[in-house]
This record gives sequence, structure tokens and C-alpha cells, in this order.
Amino acid sequence: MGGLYTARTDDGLEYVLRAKKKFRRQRVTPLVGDRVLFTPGEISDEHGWVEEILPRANQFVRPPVANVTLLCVTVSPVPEPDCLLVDKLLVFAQMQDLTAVLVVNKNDLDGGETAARLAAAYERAGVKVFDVSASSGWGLKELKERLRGESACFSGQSGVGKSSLLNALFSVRAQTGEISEKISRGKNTTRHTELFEADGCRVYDTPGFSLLEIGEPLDPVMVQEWYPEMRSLRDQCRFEGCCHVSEPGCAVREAAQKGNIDMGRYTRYTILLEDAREVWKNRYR
Ligand SMILES: Nc1nc2c(ncn2[C@@H]2O[C@H](COP(=O)(O)OP(=O)(O)OP(=O)(O)O)[C@@H](O)[C@H]2O)c(=O)[nH]1
Ligand SMILES: [Mg+2]
Ligand SMILES: [Zn+2]
Repeated sequence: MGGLYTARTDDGLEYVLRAKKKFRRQRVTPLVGDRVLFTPGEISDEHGWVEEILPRANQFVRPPVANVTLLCVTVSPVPEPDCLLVDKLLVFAQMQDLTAVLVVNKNDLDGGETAARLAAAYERAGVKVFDVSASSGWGLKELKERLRGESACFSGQSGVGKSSLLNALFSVRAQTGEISEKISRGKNTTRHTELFEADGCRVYDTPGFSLLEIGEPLDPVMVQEWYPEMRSLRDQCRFEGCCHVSEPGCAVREAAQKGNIDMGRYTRYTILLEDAREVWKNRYR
């Protein structure tokens, strides 16, 4: 905050830094997860300086992080999963060639029913689903196994238990908060993205959010590229370049109607496609 960044060296020493002015000129902001070269401050100084930001393997706008290797999209029975948000996060992950998993927390509330329902929809899309509970410890061993050696970013709605999970998995001390009883929504307890290092993993705790704009215009014909379960079917569509909406002889739509791919995923795809077409149309305005 206030333009102050904390850098940690491999030896675990921490330094408080500011970014040099040239970054502002270049419109570059240091992100959580960045690897940097820096000059430490003198003993009497309040801070040192970030000199260079090393090339990023990837970067997100929401949450604003860099150098993630695994995206852990987190949901729970309460607050109820927003699948459109989940799908958008998965699309972003696909665009960046980043592996994503779905973490369904609070198994203790419904005995894993939400996790089973989401597994049926998402595992066909190549997304592994973890059924866990930060409270009871259910499924944490398998999840932790998956996180080994990764730089894993936990992302999703407020109140699903991202911070609670990191505390349960790694005994870090991420701040957690109640969810509002009246509206079953989180209270945005985590305000800033924080990177923890524990047991050979790097994990990012990020603030919950409920709106995700597809910021840059997506070429509408490309949207289906980010849906693995559709890519394998499109050769069977009657028309080349089929967008799988209203074209006759569409194998993807047929698969959705038969339940071979998830109807919810398919319907939300048509919504995202429509959004993309709208943004694309207005992209030079
Ligand atoms: N029943 C149950 N409650 C849980 C579980 N995990 C977390 N919670 C509760 O859910 C609420 C929100 O947890 P947080 O960890 O603060 O959620 P968050 O996703 O980090 O929320 P933000 O920081 O606002 O994005 C708290 O009241 C937790 O005690 C769980 O496995 N089971
Ligand atoms: Mg949190
Ligand atoms: Zn089609």
C-alpha cells in the first residue's frame, strides 16, 4: 500500500521498497509474485528501490498477480457458487496456458454434494475438482499433494474460505472473516493479495470478488478455444468455423442436449460469446 512493496530474498530476508519513477512512465506496476532486482535502503532510510522487474511467466489483472503456475478457483455451498465467474476464471487460465483446478470448500456443510455436482460438470472440461473442508480437514491431504512445488493462486468469491484453507493447509496466518448471515455473502476480509511460502509451496491469498470483466476484447471466434470439452467435438460440426450457437448440424449443441457435455457450461458459453461479440463490435470506439 501507498506504493510500498515487500521483497523477500531466497534467504527469507524482507525489504521494504518503492518502485522507481521509470516504472510509472512505462505504465508498469509491480505485482505480487514478481521477481525483482532491487537496491536495499541504507539503515537510516525508510525503504530501498525496485530497479528491475524480471520477465513474467504470466500475469493477471484480477487478481493482480504474476508468475502463477496453478490457479485454484475456489467455491463453496455458502455463498453459492457463481458458475459464470468460475467459467470466466477458467477462460482466463486457458488463455494464459495455465492449469486450473476447482476447489470446493466447506464439504462439512453439505457432505460433498456441491463438489459432486460441480465435478460432473467440470471434470469433462478437464478441470480437476477437489472436495475439501478447511474446518474438518476433509480432502486437505490430496489438495496439498497437488500444490507441492506450485505457485498456486487461490481466487474466487468473498467468503468461500480461501484464507481459511491456506491457514488449514499451511499453518500460515491469513486473516479470515465471517460471512454475512442475511445475504450469505463474504465481507471482503482479505484486502490485499499476499504471497505465503510454506512447505515448498508458494501460495497467493487474494481478495474475493464477484465481478470479472473480460477486459481486453476477445475475438469471438476464439472463445470456443478456451473450452476444452468443445474443442474435441468441433470437427463433427457440419460447418467449419461453427460457433455452436444456432448453426444446423452442430455437434457441440447436440452433445449438450444429450448431456455429454454440461448444459450449464454450454449455456454460459453462449453468454460469454455474446458478451465477446458486443465488446468486439465496439473495440475501435
Ligand atoms: N463450515 C465451514 N465454514 C468455513 C470453512 N472454511 C471457511 N469457513 C468460514 O467461511 C467464512 C469466510 O472464510 P474466509 O477464509 O475469510 O473466506 P475468504 O474466501 O478468504 O473471503 P475474502 O477474504 O473475503 O475473499 C469464515 O466464517 C470461515 O470460518 C469450512 O470448511 N467449513
Ligand atoms: Mg480471505
Ligand atoms: Zn458447432
